[in-house]
Amino acid sequence: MTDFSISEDLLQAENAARKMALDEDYTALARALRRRGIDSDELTRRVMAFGVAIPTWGVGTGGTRFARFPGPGEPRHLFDKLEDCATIHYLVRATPTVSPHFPWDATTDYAALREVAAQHGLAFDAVNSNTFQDQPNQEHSYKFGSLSNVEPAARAQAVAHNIDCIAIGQKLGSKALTVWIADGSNFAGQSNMALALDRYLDSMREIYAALPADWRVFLEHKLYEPAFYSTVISDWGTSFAAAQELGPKAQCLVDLGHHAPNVNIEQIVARLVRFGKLGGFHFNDSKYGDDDLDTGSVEPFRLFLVFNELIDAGMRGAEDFAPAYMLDQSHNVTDPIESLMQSAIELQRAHAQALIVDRSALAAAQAANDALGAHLELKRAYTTDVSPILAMARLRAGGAIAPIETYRASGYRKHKARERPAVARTSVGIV
Ligand code: LRH
Ligand code: MN
Repeated sequence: MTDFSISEDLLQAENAARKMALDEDYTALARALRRRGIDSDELTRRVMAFGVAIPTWGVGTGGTRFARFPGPGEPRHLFDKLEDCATIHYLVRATPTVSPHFPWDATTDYAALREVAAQHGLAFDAVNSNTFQDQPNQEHSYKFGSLSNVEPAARAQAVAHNIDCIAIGQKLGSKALTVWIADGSNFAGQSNMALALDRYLDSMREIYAALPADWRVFLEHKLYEPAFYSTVISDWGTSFAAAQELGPKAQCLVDLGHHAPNVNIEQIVARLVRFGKLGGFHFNDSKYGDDDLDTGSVEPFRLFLVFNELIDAGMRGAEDFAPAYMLDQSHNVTDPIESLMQSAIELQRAHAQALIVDRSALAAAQAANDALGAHLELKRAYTTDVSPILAMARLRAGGAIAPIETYRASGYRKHKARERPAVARTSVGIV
């Protein structure tokens, strides 16, 4: 018996039931946008071209250090994860790539993995290394750090792992390596913070030297956790300086949850763009710490402001500007597939809203120091409900007008619960 997948018939039936309402809403919005000099079909085409990568670690139920409550039909291995990623892309048509994490996604035949992904209509985005956990039979522990560990053998082990990830990524067709390290300290005095950064840079130079010519390495900063006094790559400034020092293939990755509350992340994005060092994003949302909540679920206006900087940079023809878009979330209380679909839609929404900002009116208001006028140009775009454009983009790309409703109508999760007998697993931590 082949594994269940959502049929074209069900998709067509679900769309047919919603098509007339969508056409009405789309036509009304198109008329309103035309009055603002915006071509809704062109906007829909731009939205159809938008893509974000799904993190393989995001399709399983996430958890915290306190507990993880796995749901029915959990993916048991990478191939189940790819099946769920394919289901997300089938319905929202905005997630054509997958970002894997090693060794969580380790397998024996990466060429076969690439082939299976291709059969699902998926490709691989940046690969993620993991030197923040010790693997069984690992020779040197990362308890006191990895790339910045005082032990040369532990650093060499971490460098070797990152170089292995590059080799795996090449087999998968990836073009980038994301390096996030948990290295830091919990007590003042525990670590010489200057020397720790030097050790990190020495290790990163070896990893940088192993990069193929057309690859990039993304340095991911994070303010704290799991280190709670100092973190080696704690902010965009350190990440930027390290990327500058390493060379043109090194850029900075902005995980939205890795900043202190109220930090102006959109300005960090503008700065990294200015210096050609914006490598990409891990999109999520947060209220307090690195909460890894669903994108756009807490601060949708901030997400819009980030995309406002990205669209402005694109229109300015910023150099070395090809940011990689990836989600990085932990789904502790929702069906991960539903959360990932809605998060991709919230990214499309922020992208579309940023595209309809009247940039000449905004520039004129800024030049005239018309503070409120300028702000209202952004608010006008942000308060435009572009949902019909997003739905039409999905429909024209062969997807679902209403992805979550269609997914629920399919009973996909119930089928997977039958196909995927629950596997006993330690049940703490994010995956
Ligand atoms: C660290 C992080 C990093 C991943 C991990 C799963 O908080 O954001 O990007 O490796 O989450
Ligand atoms: Mn991240």
